[in-house]
Amino acid sequence: MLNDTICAISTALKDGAISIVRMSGDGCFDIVKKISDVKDIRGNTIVYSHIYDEGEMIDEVLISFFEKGKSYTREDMAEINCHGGVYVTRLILNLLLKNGCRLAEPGEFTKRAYLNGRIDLSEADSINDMIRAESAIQARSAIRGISGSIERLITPLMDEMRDVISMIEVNIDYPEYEDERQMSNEVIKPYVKKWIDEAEEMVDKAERFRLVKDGLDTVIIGKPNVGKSSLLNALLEKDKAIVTDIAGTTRDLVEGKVNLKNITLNLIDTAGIRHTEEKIEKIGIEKTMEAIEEADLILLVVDAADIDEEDRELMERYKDRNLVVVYNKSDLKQMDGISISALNKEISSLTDYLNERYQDDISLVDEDVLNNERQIALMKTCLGQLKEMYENIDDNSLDMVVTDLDGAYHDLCQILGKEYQEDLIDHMFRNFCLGK
Ligand SMILES: Nc1nc2c(ncn2[C@@H]2O[C@H](COP(=O)(O)OP(=O)(O)OP(=O)(O)O)[C@@H](O)[C@H]2O)c(=O)[nH]1
Ligand SMILES: [Mg+2]
Repeated sequence: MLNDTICAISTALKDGAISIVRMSGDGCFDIVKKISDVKDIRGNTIVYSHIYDEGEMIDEVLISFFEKGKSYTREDMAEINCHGGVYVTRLILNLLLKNGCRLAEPGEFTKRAYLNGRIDLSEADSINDMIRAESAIQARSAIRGISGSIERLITPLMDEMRDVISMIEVNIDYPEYEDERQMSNEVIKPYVKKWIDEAEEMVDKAERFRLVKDGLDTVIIGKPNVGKSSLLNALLEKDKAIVTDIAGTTRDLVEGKVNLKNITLNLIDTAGIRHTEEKIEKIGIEKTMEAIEEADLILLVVDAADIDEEDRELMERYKDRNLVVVYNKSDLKQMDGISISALNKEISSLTDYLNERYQDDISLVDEDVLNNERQIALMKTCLGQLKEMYENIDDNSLDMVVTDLDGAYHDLCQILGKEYQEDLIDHMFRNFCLGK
């Protein structure tokens, strides 16, 4: 229901100087009049007042009023800044509920902003990303999204697609109009090729950027005793994992997170890979294999002073993955390539290499890039449809071509939420916090 008046506590519910209780909907000004001294309400004002429950004063507050069309939700809105105690904030919320408000669902204010056309769905994504941002780059990317970067990015592609679709439709519907441009498959093909290239570039950039923005899931692997746990500890600058000279020390996965200059690594130290019948170690190695499957980056550690066939086998096995071979124990033997001494905390050749390698990707923060999973998934679906139709285009009628193109176009519409799909929308806003 869009016409009821909703309310929620918009600030974190803990002791603080002030809390904000927020309302949106047609009834909110009348409800404020019932519970405060304010009798005459004008938009875009902040008013000093008191809140009363059945004649008893319960708090001294400031209330901001926003008129329809000029508010976050585009509805009439009021925000009560009350004292920040948990008790009084709840008291005011309950008073609003008693006087005709309904408790908002998580994300419902933003959902209304979307449904009322103030923001598109990609901007709503970014608002959620901003609330959850934990780093400067995540926040910078979110503010770009809030200010419409995704619309800027995909609108030229959508416009061109729509033009071609409508020209084909004219051809199909009015074959007698020979003045119109004739859209044969031969004419359409170069367009589709161009769109595939553009969509591919968008997906590629988005995925590269996602990794630097959200961190790379990085596994440290290698044979036993090569110094994997020592490397984890050196990167984390603390003794998180147990290090001994006994092969097979690490059995469980040990996790940690490190922020380098240009990237964040979500690290997992693993059990050394070798053939073993020992029960616990065997389970550990199975876990290692699962972690490798899911990793974005593999750091394969070898003991520089003792490289053998098993190390070379691991290098070969993972050569098509995002693999970095790290030569450890440089104090015993120096190697060309990334040569470190985890024991002595001399790991700058690895960290410098990684920072350098992701330098270009980090600068994508200044470009318009798809910036979350939902958007990337839709662009991939669009890309898949375009590729499939491109492969079969010579065998297909114009009718079939336009149907496929329509499908691809609708995926793009969904990135911006230009097509309303109730289940998708409900699912998306449920991930928001209450009061946003
Ligand atoms: N000389 C030298 N020794 C190292 C270096 N790094 C680690 N070691 C030693 O190598 C041994 C094994 O180190 P760990 O870090 O436990 O090796 P690991 O790969 O985690 O071993 P597992 O957990 O058993 O698979 C320990 O005695 C470390 O002190 C290094 O850079 N130089
Ligand atoms: Mg270990």
